[in-house]
Amino acid sequence: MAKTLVIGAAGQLGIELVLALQAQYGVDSIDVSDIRVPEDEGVMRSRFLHLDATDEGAVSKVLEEGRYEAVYHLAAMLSATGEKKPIAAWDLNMQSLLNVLEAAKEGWVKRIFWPSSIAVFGPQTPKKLVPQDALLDPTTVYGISKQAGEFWCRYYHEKYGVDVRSLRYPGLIGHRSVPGGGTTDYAVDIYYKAVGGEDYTCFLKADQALPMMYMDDAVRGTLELMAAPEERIQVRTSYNLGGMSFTPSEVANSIQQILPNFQVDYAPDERQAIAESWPESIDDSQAAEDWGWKPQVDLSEMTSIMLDAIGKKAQTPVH
Ligand code: AKB
Repeated sequence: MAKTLVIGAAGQLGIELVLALQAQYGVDSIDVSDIRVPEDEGVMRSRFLHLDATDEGAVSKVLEEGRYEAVYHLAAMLSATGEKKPIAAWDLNMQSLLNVLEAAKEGWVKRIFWPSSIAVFGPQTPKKLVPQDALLDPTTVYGISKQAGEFWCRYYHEKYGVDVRSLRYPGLIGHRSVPGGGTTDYAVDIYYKAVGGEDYTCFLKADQALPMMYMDDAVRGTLELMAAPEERIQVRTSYNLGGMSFTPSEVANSIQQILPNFQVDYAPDERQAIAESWPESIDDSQAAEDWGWKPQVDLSEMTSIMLDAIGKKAQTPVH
């Protein structure tokens, strides 16, 4: 049976991707791994392997034994936490990627997915509709690790024929899992506060526009990229991926359409400087052309899905 491994299955994206892969291929076709046990019961229906992705020997053992059709390597430290622990962020983000690429070079993995981010862009990059081949100018350790990782991916593809594919994700927003340590996390936190009947203090300025995406779009885009025929994949660093672009005050307004008493105030912290270095919107026409990418969910639809789903979760008794 062709099997898939998700590394970093306990994280925000990991949980969602595992559930989508299980739905598509069956729980027995997926192995999930992380350094901590995923809390999601659905994820844990698949076989769990405890794996420290920075441990070269452990990664090569798991991948040699598993002979996976696809590996989704998601383990990473995000932008805000990475600024607090720069060397640890670099070590985790780079070493784990190199471990997986080395295993693929040995022929133990057919196809790899590795996420990059809008954090590869920086102050010299155009702010609006950043083109695919824009100057990469990261200001955070997370962004530097994603930039370097993109070129490692291309190197392993060109030099060793490794089929590694990547997307530059915007901020991802979903209700099944919470993010940790990112600059775009406010756009998830705000919905939880709104549903909880609390006010929200936003750590970014009211008018700070950033590229964002609803999680189901991100998961669908990832699976579409991985299913695309090899000859369609022209970009071997990482594809720009656009969804929507909004500011904190726009998301607050969209929530107030449904919950008119919801209040937001603004107390920008060190994450504001990170957000300011990133672009506002993304030109993803290359992804559209090469493998048919098209986002589906806009801000108002996302707001109604988020409020509804978090509201239902809040009513579910924890057992
Ligand atoms: C972060 O805020 O660090 C991430 C990202 C944009 O990659 N969500």
